[in-house]
Amino acid sequence: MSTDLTQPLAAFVRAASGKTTRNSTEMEFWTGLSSLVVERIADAWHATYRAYEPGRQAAYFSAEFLEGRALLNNLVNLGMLDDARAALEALGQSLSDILEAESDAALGNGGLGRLAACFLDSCATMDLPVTGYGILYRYGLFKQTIDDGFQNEHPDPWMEEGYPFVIRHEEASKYVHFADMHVRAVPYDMPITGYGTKNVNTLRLWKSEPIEEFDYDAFNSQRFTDAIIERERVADLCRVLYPNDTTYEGKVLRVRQQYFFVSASLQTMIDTYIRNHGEDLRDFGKYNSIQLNDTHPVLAIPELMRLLLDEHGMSWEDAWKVVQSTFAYTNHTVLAEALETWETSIFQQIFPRIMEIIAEIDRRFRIELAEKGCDQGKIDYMAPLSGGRVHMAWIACYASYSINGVAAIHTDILKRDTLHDWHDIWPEKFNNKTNGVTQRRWLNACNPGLAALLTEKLGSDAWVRDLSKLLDLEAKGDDALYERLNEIKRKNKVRFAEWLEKRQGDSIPIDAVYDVQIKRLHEYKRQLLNAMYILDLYYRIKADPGMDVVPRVFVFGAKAAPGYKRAKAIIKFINEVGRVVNNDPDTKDLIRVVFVENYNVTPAEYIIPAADVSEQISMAGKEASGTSNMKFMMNGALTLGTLDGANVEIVEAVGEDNAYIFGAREEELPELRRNYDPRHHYETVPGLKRVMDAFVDGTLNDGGSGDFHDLRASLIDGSSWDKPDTYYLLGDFASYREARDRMAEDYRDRKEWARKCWVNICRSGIFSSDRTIGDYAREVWKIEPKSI
Ligand code: GLS
Repeated sequence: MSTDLTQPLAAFVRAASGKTTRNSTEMEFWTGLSSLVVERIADAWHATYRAYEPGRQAAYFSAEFLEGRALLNNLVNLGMLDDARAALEALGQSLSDILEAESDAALGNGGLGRLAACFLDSCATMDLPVTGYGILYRYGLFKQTIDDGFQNEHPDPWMEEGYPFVIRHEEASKYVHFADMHVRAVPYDMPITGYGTKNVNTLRLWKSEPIEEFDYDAFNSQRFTDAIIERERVADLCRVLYPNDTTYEGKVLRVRQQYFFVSASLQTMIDTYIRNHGEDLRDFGKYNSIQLNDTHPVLAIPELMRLLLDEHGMSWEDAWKVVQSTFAYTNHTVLAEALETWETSIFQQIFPRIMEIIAEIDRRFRIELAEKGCDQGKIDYMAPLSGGRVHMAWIACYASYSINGVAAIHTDILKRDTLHDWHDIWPEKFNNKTNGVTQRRWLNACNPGLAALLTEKLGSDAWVRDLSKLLDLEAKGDDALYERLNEIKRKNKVRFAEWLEKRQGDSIPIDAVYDVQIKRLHEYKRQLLNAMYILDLYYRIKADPGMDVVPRVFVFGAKAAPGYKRAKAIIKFINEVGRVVNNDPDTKDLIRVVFVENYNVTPAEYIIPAADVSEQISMAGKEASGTSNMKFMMNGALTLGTLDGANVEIVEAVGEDNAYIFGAREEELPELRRNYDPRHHYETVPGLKRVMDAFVDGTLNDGGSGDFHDLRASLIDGSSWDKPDTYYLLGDFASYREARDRMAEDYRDRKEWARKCWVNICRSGIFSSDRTIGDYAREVWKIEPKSI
């Protein structure tokens, strides 16, 4: 049933612009339409909140929620898309232009933050009582420009022009105290709509403000600047998202952010409990489960102890029981540099009471382990406090009733290696929850062509709420369908190419294999290996100009942490390979390299539907799960990957014939690395020497930085503190080259290729975040759906 939204939309646009609609900008239209959406869901949102309140609920604590754009997603979920399009047209605007006016809410670094956003989408769609809690950063992840091949970073003031999808709730403010500063935490609630349901869930993002707007005493006594400075110090707290993915920095401001948002969130949850169940908080864990998204929110453990002990007069024993029945911990990486530990002096300085509580947790932990017969060495290693540092992951493992990894192989590595000692003592806490992604955003909204085909073949859009429905479609694959699949892919390539040209001026051919690696830049993800292959292919074409190559477009998108020098060198390296390949008349019609600037959620929504090849080439054992691998699979791209993270389960699902697997396996690597001599590979593996020499022979230009020399040295020579080629690029090169060449050859048989894509699409159901969330809800949170 259609509703005419023209008048209400015009009213909201005029309210946003203070002008006639004819004179309003696209941004003002975006604001008006977004406000209209919020108005339409307001009653249901409130009703959902009320419906969840008395029962058992889960809270998802996360320092990151990488939401991306909100408007299209909400319009689709609410079934308002056609009405909105019609209303905009009646007012002389096009929906796609208005949608393009929105900036991404990039309140996350990469996979971990985007996972949190997918999870909230699934919880809302499944009517599950789950609330997200995080931080309203004023600046999201930096904006990236590529200048002369180098990455530069710029601030991202994403809500400076106003953002209707967060609502300030002054009345629900909380106070958070540090030894040297007191702040007010003001919640900004974002509605999380689901598909095909009335329920509207909540993401609560906290903003820090001064307790009083101005210190008027200081103001009146001519200390105006002091008053302003104090104000800024408080605002600093939420100013910026730390731009590191899988590494942490021991910055005082970061630990303040963490404490700030968990304290405010816990106070809210305790208030809700008391309102519904009275002052006796011993049953808090019966009504609440808190999922800790990595170690970033682990301060919630001592903070809940503090609140229960100091503010609510509970005994240590009772409080600890509450804590142990409330928290569940997800680990997202095995990289050592990500395990957060903080100097005890920092804790002592900014929250001495929390430090005292951690010391008491540590004391009791040591007694408990001694009673279990553990030796002193083991106890010292596992204790919350050791070596003058607070070990956040150890606190999480001790206090939580559930500990999970994010893919089967990752959970196995946790049990065997990273958290081996905890697994020895508390095996029952461990479980696996393989990640998933929401098909609402990552298929239905971003790939309308494929979505329409699936709906047509299934006879309904039931797959949007239950992706396992696609299994029924596999048998419907025939020549006619494969042809349509190829047509849809081609249209998506045109759409991506046009977007790219408009955005950054690069033009790319349409009829080519689109081979894509989009993810944070990290050595373990091996974007450098990808670029080395391209350079090798370049030389092979140069050596044999008649070579029959399948045309290919190599797409990269990646941000490097601003302080990660080698990652930034790799970005420059990719762009240099691109410069050489794209400008050589012998190769430019056959192979092309594009680096998509400022990679984010929105670019991914254009790139993924257009992709043929999904590069998932991390060194085995390093990528905890990966989630773009699942998005590509859903959109009919084939995986070229190592047996790492969720790739393992993807191959299991589609069969080895429908994916391209290469490289050393995780269990082989220790042995392979024992006698590893990268120089031997450099000298003997076909093509490798030519590629490695191009790093330094003047073919590629690192702008005089010496970076490429360092990159090459890191692969062949290592350094006094580092063995060469930590991530085994040279070791896997031959196998990667073979698989990738074979894949390109296979692309020639377009029908057979499409058949493989179809198998991937139809079997992607288990990688829906609905499946993941169903598992968390049943096995960890023990919550039931509650529809309004
Ligand atoms: C990450 C992992 O690196 C990814 O493999 C994983 O898919 C993601 C979500 O579980 O978490 N860990 C991390 O610190 N950043 C990530 O993206």
